Amino acid sequence: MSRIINIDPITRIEGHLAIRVEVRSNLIVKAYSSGEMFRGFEKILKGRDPLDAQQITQRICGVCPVSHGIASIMAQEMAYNVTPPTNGRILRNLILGANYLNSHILHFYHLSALDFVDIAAILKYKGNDSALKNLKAWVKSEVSSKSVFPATPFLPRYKGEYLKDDDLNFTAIKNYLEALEMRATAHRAGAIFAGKLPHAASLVPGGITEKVTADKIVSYKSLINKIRSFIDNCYLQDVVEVAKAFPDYFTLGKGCGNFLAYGAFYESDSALVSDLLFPRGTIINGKLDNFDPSKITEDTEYSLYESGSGIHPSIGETVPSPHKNGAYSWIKAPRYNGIVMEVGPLARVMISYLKGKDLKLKKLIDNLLSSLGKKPGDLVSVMGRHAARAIEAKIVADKCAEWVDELVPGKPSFKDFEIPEAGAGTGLTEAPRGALGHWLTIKNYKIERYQCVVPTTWNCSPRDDKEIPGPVEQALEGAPVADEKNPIEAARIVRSFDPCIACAVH
Ligand code: NFE
Ligand code: MG
Repeated sequence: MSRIINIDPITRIEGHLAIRVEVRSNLIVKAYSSGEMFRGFEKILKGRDPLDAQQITQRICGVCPVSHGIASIMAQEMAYNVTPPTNGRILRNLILGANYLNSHILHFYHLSALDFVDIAAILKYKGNDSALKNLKAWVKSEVSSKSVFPATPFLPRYKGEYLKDDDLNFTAIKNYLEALEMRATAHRAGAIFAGKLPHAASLVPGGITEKVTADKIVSYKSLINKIRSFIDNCYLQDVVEVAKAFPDYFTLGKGCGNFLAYGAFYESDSALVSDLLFPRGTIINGKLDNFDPSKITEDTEYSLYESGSGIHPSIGETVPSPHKNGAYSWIKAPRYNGIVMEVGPLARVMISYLKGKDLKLKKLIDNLLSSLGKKPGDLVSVMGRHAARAIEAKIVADKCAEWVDELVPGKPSFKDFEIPEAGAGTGLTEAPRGALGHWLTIKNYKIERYQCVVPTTWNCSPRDDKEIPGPVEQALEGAPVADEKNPIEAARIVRSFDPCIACAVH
């Protein structure tokens, strides 16, 4: 007999996601991922001045606003026929890079690590570190209080196996606290050129409004160097320790096994996709191939929108249908050539690795795999997603420290443009969580149509019109649930994708 387990909401992610799984003999046989709210940004944008788009779409999310801003200005740049000058291009990399660092550190330490690290071990701490002593005192007083949710966000948590080595737990908990400071540091670095963060003021079509000066270069570099040292000395090592302690998670949560990346971080002004730090491409059935934007479509059979099958986002519509029969999610179902695709750090790292373009990335991956006794194929897993994110954080942080030296003080960072009466454009980039696209049509100088297809829309999509489950749903199917009251395996699998439902339902 099978039983239904509802995890609603999944905590420690961004936004409102419900996961429903059908379990038989302690194995998940079916999984359903539901985005639980409608937001309507695509409708809000209709009829507005196109220049509002990069500001409004950034409000889709407080975690990856920079990517939405960049997708939006890229779509506009295609419509206005303008490209940023060298400083503008580099500044975008520096702002986006800082956002990646904030987001990846947030995901590992503050959202996912508590699935593995034993936070309760802090009660056994006897050392002299003042941050850990303070935390111990706070957790102790919370646990003995009458509060309904004592020691939130650490407790309550699912019962299960956590890291057993107390010293490793203490180190990870200390780094959890340090990671809060690192996220603020990443925001400070990005804000030097973004005007402010999380929602950047300086992102405009044609470049960046912030001017380049020598003191800004020095400030940015010194902040990025602090984060680089945290990644080298803490983040990468904590991921390796967790990976060593939970080797089963190199076999769990494989998912669809197909990967898609639009590519991001232009390293030259030519706007050639061959000059992207993270290359553009697909992996389908293990085979690397080029990416063709015309193959992106969205299905809505199981989504709470008026039906449409295989619609390209350039002609897409968003018409909510909250009582639609059989539909179970506010997330649409994006597909590539009709195929389910995973996006995100793992997709970028796999495509980069197979393309063999970035030798440093290849070396980092090979070293990590050999230290764990794993093969490249093992990366397609829960632990592989965490490892890919950490390695990517290192690559991006090191690159930011190089790119900032390529800025030329006094040179322009912005090129002027005119908005045409009518036009269209597509902005394709990579948000921290994966491939992000904005499609824009302008008529009478106003936005006629605006469609976003967002990383978590790909990863947390419901079934498509052919009833094929989305990537997270596929990753859950076949996974064990040892204790139905504590489905920690399912939570670990879902969190490895770093879902953001605020983005997914936009
Ligand atoms: Ni709200 Fe986002 C990222 C985008 S995910 S976090 O990264 O775009 O869907
Ligand atoms: Mg959309």
